[in-house]
Amino acid sequence: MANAGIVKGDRVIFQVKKSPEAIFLYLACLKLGAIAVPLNNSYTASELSYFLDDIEPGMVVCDPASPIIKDKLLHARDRTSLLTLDEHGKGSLFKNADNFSHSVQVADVIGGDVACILYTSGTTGKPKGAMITHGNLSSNALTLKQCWGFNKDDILLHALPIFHVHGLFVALNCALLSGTPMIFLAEFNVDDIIKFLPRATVLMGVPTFYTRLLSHPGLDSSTLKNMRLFISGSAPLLKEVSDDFYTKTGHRILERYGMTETVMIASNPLKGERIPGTVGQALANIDVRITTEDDKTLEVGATGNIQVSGPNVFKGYWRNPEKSQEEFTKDGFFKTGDVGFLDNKGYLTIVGRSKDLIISGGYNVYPKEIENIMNTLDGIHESAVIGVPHPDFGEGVIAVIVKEKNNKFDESNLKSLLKQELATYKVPKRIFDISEMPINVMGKVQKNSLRDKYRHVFE
Ligand code: MLC
Ligand code: AMP
Repeated sequence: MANAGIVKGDRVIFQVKKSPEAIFLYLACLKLGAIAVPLNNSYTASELSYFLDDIEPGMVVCDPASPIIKDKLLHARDRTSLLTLDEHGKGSLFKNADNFSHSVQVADVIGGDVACILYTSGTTGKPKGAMITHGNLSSNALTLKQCWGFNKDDILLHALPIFHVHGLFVALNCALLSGTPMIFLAEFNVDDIIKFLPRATVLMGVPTFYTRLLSHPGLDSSTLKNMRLFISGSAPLLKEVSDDFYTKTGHRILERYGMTETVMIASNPLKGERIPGTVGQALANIDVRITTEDDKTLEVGATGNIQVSGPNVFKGYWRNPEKSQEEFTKDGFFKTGDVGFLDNKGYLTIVGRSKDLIISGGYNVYPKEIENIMNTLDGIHESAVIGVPHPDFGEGVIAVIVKEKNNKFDESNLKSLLKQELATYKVPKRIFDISEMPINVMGKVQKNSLRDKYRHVFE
């Protein structure tokens, strides 16, 4: 990368499959002080075009099958180097590496310098790049290593994608900092997890990992003989899943809470009481408070907005100072958009979200982004996207539409159209056609009433 002229502050986009070489790429960015921008492998050409425009990368590394190459998305950006990396670690990125100097100087970075930008969508439907600093990463990794007792005798079973906080900053950084070997799986597949669990000591996953494991006949004591810790996060872990897992395995899953903008915020303890339904206590040096809409701190037990401050909190949104300012209080707390309460031991319970967000299998889906696209499609007058209970993904995305007069409704055709624009996990699993949207006195669609109506769709 240094040989390609990448210097401190340059952005390096990567949209690559999971491989050890992808980790080397991430680490090379950190070493050079370049800003790593990992992107979800399932993004479509139109999603990717937005990120390329917004980030103006100095380098793009992608899988040979990425739309960046197939659809020539970099055509007009002749100053950006384009390199490839496939799932076997092959491609132009490492092709001539032997001819290059191996002694690259570590860049002079300070804690406040941006290490990575991760995109999160938003209530407006436009993704925002969260600027995560070297200080955010190092403070969080050090805290988590300590909190979860990571050490070099552990073996981490890594089956998460490495383009999000969970797989990249929580799982990978913890392992790297602790010298912990990993069984590094290309993706989550429940049979592979069962196969490799006997060799592992720690598994990290989203709740879907645990519901799938619970229904696997191979989950028994011989599979778990070396396991010391199961960690869950990114989405709510149902108390009944936690209890069933405990009954079946004797392990109480450790649930923790975080988000892209804050990395990890709170965790149940390694030693001490893990309370299902809560996400535990604030991590060391992190302040969590519950507030009213006008940012006044509420007393223990009262439900309100969850706000966070500490060395884990990001620097702001890339090229979006207004949005950054909006999301912070006057005294510097970040507004998470989650709603919850603290108990008298400091355990946090999340009861909902003030943001219109669906979390499906650990992936965030912002209804507005899908509605914006659906509303432009021929024949659709109005649309509303909601999340309803889903046995595998926790929440499943569905859409409700009102079609234009005399138009025919074809659910599978609509889904195919959406697949061209949106990553597959965002595409509604079901689309329903109704004659009129339920609206309130302010003229706003009553999503609660739709959620009630369709809550049994996936049963
Ligand atoms: C895949 N699909 C999904 C989906 N994952 N649909 C909705 N939600 C999801 N999460 C689509 C597939 O494209 C496919 O569509 C169909 O659903 C069936 O897919 P599958 O084979 O059952 O899914 P699978 O490939 O097994 O993936 C499921 C999964 C994966 C749970 C393993 O989604 C996953 O790895 N999730 C983890 C996400 C994550 O890392 N989140 C952390 C964000 S960081 P079709 O149309 O092809 O049939 C964060 C902060 C924090 O939140 O606190 O950690
Ligand atoms: P993301 O923007 O992808 O980083 O997702 C962050 C969001 O995931 C948070 O704001 C929460 O709403 C949710 N989240 C993460 N961990 C948990 C958890 N353990 N329980 C409930 N929600 C969670």
